[in-house]
Amino acid sequence: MIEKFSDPILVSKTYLPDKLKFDALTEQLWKSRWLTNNGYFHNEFSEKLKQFLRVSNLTLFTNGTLALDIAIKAFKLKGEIITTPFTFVATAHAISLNNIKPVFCDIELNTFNIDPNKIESLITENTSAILPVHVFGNPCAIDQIQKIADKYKLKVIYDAAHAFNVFIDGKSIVEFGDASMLSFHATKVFHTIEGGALVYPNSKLEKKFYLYKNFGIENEDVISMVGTNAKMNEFQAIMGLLNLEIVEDEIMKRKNIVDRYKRNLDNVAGISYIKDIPNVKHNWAYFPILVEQDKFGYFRDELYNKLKDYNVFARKYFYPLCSNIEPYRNMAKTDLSNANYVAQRVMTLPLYGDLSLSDVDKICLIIDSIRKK
Ligand code: T4K
Repeated sequence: MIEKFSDPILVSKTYLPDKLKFDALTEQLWKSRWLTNNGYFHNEFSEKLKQFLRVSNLTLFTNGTLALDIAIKAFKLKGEIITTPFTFVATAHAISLNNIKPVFCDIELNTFNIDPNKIESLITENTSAILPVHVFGNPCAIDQIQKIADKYKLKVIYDAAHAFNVFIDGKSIVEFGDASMLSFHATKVFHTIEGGALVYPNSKLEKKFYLYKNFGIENEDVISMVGTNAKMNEFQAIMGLLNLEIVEDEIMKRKNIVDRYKRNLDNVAGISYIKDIPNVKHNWAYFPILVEQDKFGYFRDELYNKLKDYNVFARKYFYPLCSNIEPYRNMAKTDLSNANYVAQRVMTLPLYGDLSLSDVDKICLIIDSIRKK
């Protein structure tokens, strides 16, 4: 008989920097009274983040969704954008809110990312871009995707919300495509409370992105275009600066936790997970598993509910699929059988640096005890 956890174990738990350090930096805001609009800390954070990620061009935003929205606007995309249905709704919504039709493409079973072999058949004369997601921080098939984009002259914007500090063959994953969006939401492996960034190879985009996030204001006299308000404020930037100092420690803790999950779950029939990719430096942002009812004895939802009885609150990232939710349900459907397969079986287990290895062991014991033997 395994006892339930006395306190709820949630899928994620935000880490925070040393409070005294945060107080010391925010104290300066009480003196300067400069809280937003390209402040001192915003600019310092932007520079430090570029160095950390080893990228040349980066613009900060108030959140990842608005960053993606602005990338879509800045590239003047229209018509249709090919994307994955296996993602957080923000991806599809950012497309749709720009009056563009998201065309959902099926995913690969080994990465849960958009299947590059299924993209070409979805391209029409209305297609303006491909918007893949590095789901759970696992890199998409970047070379294949770029080849297709070059052939049909399409833009590639990556939703890299999960892919902070992921490198492939030593190169940051956010250096591919025409732009990549990072999310710094409180639940992410790196966070600024809310926040986001665009990383892009073409330095000329910097001014455009700046104008889009600042009402199109060039200076007091010149407002050269229509823009919105998507600026990162000084509290967010301070949080970012301090979290940059501790994020690598957080990532290493997560790696140990994921290793422990894998060691414990390797022999539990009916539970599988995505394998690490050898040339990739991972960030262990999430730990998704698939639950196969024929071997485990229960469906994913049954395990999900039984875990709650033990005070373990996993999440069904990403269920329902974007293609099955109300706003997109009636769109012409392509074959999304892999995406549907994964969405019916996937469950993301609790993962955050403060999660103790003994708690991981207990979660795994609970899962094994639930399995029908
Ligand atoms: N593209 C992708 C692929 C994304 O995953 C996301 C965001 C975006 C785009 C959009 O980026 P942003 O505009 O958000 O920057 C959460 C996050 O709110 C969302 O940012 C994230 N993806 C998504 C995958 O997860 P929910 O609705 O699941 O969050 P919530 O409030 O249920 O929190 C989950 C757990 O996290 C809680 O059980 C406890 C913990 N938590 C939560 C909050 C808010 C904390 O420990 N501290 C907190 O402050 O969406």
